[in-house]
Amino acid sequence: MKALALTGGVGGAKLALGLAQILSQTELTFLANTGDDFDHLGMHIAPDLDTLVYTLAGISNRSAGWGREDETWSFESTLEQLGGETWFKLGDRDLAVHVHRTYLMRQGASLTEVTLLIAQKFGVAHPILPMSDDPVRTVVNTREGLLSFQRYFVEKQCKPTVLSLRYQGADTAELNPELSLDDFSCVIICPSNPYLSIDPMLAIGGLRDFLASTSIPVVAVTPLVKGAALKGPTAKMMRELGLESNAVTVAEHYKEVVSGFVLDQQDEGLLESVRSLGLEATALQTVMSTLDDRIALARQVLDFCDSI
Ligand code: FO1
Repeated sequence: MKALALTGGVGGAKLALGLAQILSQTELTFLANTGDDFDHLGMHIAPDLDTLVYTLAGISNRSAGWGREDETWSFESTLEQLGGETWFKLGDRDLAVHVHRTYLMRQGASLTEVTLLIAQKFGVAHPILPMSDDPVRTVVNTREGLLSFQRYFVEKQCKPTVLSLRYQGADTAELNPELSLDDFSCVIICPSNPYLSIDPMLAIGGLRDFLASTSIPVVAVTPLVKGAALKGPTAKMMRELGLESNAVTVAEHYKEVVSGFVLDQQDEGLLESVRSLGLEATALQTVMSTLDDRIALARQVLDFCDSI
């Protein structure tokens, strides 16, 4: 078994943790979204990479879903005093990661090298690969104009109406060269926002084509339950994009690149609709409140992969 898990931030990282409890570091590789990355206060911030590292290391802030647990905010409070930008909160422990990543990258290290080193220092053995070492940035076109992802998501709190999304740089970015797609026996798309966290990856040459043509099982797990996202703007964004915010719409969105789709058990009434798209489908408990939930879903998703 060698699984490749595509993941973004909070929602995807929950399943990532479940998978990491079941599969060893030689059986499971993560491909992580970097479309949320941005340069802030002179540092390279990589939220989905850090969320994944912190979650797998067991040191993430579980209530916020991002940043560190047992965090302190001396940097932020002094930055406030100085009149600096404090809309994007950087805790003191988290800050060290951004400073060190930026320092190493300025010394010539790639984002991949830095991510693997940081993960290792936090005791994370599973390989975490940024989708690309080239810059790809999610840009949100809204009624208020073009917004970088973090300005939309954090500063504007997802309030502006979304008209369209762009993944700047994806057309020229190279898929992570450390990723040898032929190594894998299955691919899992974790329950992250399809448009903000997974599409940036699928926009990078080679990945979409590989997934669309491979004979290995490719399974996506729904980020929506009863038409609502558990966290984040997925449902609101879908409505603004003129899409019906339900799991079938997500299955349709993925149908060219997946062979199976996992609905939540509360949406088992949608199984036939998903199957009519030509996909294998199953309904599981996708709401993960505890570590056991994460492990149980991971195991059932892997079994589903084996069955298709
Ligand atoms: N999300 C917020 O809503 N507010 C913040 O102040 C914030 C700070 C932050 C710092 C580091 C980091 O890795 C993530 C952070 N996030 C924050 C989450 C960030 O916006 C992510 O992109 C989301 O988790 C979506 O993936």
